Amino acid sequence: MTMNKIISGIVSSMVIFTCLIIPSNAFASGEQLFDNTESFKVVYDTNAEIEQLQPVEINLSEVIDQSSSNKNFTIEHEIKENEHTQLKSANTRASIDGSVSDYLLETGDAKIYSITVNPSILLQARLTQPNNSNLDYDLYIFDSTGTTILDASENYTYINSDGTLDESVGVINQNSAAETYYLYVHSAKGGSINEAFTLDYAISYPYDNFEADEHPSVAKHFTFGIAGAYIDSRNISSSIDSDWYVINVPSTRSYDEINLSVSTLSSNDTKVEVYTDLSNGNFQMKKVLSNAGNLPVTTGKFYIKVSYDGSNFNQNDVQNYTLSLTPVLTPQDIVITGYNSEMGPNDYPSGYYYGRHYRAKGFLDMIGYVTTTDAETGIVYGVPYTNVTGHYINEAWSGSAANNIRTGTSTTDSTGKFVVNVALPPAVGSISQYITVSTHYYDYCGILLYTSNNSSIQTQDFIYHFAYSAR
Ligand SMILES: [Ca+2]
Ligand SMILES: [Ca+2]
Ligand SMILES: [Ca+2]
Repeated sequence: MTMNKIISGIVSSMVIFTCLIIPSNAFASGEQLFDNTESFKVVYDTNAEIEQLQPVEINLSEVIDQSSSNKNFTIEHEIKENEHTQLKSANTRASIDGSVSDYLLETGDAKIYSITVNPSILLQARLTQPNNSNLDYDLYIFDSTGTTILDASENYTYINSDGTLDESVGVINQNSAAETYYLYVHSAKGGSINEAFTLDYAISYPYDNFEADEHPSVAKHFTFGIAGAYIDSRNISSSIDSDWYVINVPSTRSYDEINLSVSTLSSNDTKVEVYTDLSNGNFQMKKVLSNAGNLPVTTGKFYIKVSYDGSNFNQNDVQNYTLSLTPVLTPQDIVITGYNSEMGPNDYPSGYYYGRHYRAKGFLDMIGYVTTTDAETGIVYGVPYTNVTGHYINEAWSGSAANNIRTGTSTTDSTGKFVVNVALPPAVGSISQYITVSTHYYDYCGILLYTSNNSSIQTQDFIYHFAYSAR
């Protein structure tokens, strides 16, 4: 779209015990009253294949490159301001910036500023138009002949809480000699005699390898899978440096939020913002996230901007930032992988009436994972930082309600694993069974686990609760 505008003129915790059916007469009969092996997702395997989310470093080699346009354009009114600035040498770590302010009076009006830049130096400029939805100003960089546009920022106006997205441009002097560039502030729509625009500019060295990328139409593709991704090879090299990324949120996904974070060891703090393009290609940018945190997403494109967050930029402290993007996975399933108690984690006695189940005493750790399955790869991932509620239910205590249930909660760790701990009441010893050399007294108890804010994601199991044995 470059040049288009300039030419044309922009649970309740007591869930569903009914589904946890403990046979009321299941005592000492010696019969297998039911078979639960099919219906329960019990793994009993500490090596269950649940993948830990492992963010990958993204590769920016697949960038889109549409940074310059070679359409000719003749500057009509050349208004030179006293804004000549030079960096003496590209070997010197330096940043010089400044600001001018002026007015555009009507559609088509323009102001031009010239600036001379030494070889290898990055020139950036940022236009802040008046906070007025009836105006649409744009910003261009012309080469020294005044006929070739080297970079163009032509966002359509959309007034966010802090105004419309700025127009920002940048160019690196790739020549061996100093070059004069022209910053061209143009009104695609409207003008004002009393509301001024502000044009900030900066020349800097060094800068990262992916400059210049100052506006969303040259955003670089940030690709990610369900495990997330990060980039740590770029920096904010001037007070007005903007680094842009675009992500595509697929329609088949197991998340509805993405967590975004940016960090740096530099004293120059960085911030991350996210925009969507309301105009589907004309870059009418609505801000949907103003700082790091969770971004609710729908299918489509989101534009991420990383920039300086401060007012006293220190050019001597330019360091890389890390931009991380992590899908907040929607839990789909919950699985039990094992237990622990005073009996240890491996106590699965043989010969008990209801087959192979864990046998507990004293306390009970209910151990497992909250999981989701990548719709594309079929890989099962643990879901981090999800609250889980677990119940121990002993119907042998039905005449003594205080002891018939124990409830615990836990939060999954970074791998999606949870350990829900409860202190057990005494066992009743409602079942007695002679095994080998002694009589065992125990209860047969239900286990119910579910994600705390969505009890429909649940699993059930049964355990033995050991009372004592006697010869
Ligand atoms: Ca604009
Ligand atoms: Ca940068
Ligand atoms: Ca940049």
